[in-house]
Amino acid sequence: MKLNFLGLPDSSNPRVALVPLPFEFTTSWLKGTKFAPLEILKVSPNLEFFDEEDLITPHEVLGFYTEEIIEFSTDFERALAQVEELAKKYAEKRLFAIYIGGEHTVSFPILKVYQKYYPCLRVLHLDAHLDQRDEYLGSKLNHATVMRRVKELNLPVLSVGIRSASEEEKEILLNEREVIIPAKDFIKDEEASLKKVSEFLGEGPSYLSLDVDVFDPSQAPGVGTPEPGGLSWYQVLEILKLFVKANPVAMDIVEVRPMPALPITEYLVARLILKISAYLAKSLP
Ligand SMILES: [Mn+2]
Repeated sequence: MKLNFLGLPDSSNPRVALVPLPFEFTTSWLKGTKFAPLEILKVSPNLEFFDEEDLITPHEVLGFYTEEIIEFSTDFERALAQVEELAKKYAEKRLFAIYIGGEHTVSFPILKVYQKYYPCLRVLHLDAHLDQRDEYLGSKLNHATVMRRVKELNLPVLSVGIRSASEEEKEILLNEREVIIPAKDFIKDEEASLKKVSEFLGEGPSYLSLDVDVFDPSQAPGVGTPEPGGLSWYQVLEILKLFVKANPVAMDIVEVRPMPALPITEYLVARLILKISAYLAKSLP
């Protein structure tokens, strides 16, 4: 099935690819993340295509290509391989890809692929949760362990917006404070936090893994685990601006759980995709 972002035909010379990943195997509480890519694409034609901040129309400058909505195998390993195949396709093209989950687990197969193309990749991780358990419900790879698996690839990770952790992650909270910016620290001193993000990213290349529960649930209630006390829309936009400056190669947006009666989270994500496109469009040579 294919549904295009903004309801527009695919560009013949796209600079941004949207890759829907309706991947859901390990969600533990509120289920439904596999419906997110479809619902996000469905609300997108309702956006204003013009960006009021940068005064440009991103699709005219960049051109979008939307990949068709893949049907995943019911076999977990096979589905991971399908994610890898798609990531390889876009990493090879050197096209900025926005992977739309699905659950957070997809970041691991994507990053495994991107690391081969960009060995010095830096991973900016926006999330309410550390996602660094070693094991969860008997499995090594799932939404609660994914960033630990990513770190085992020897990729540097900076986690921003953290406000929930398991006891198992206590040592990480204590020993790895330089690569964690808790939500309350970010909100207390935004300037210092943004500086830390910018220093971490350096000149890139950079990858952004955006778990939508980094937002405060008052702005993005449609997520699998809505944690109170999150970042605001404008705070996340400031982070996106820094990411775009650090040779961005791809990103994922994960963990949206659509609420059909209240589609504000899906709309927020569609808007976020257009926002980051506007920032990319402005920074293109
Ligand atoms: Mn999370």
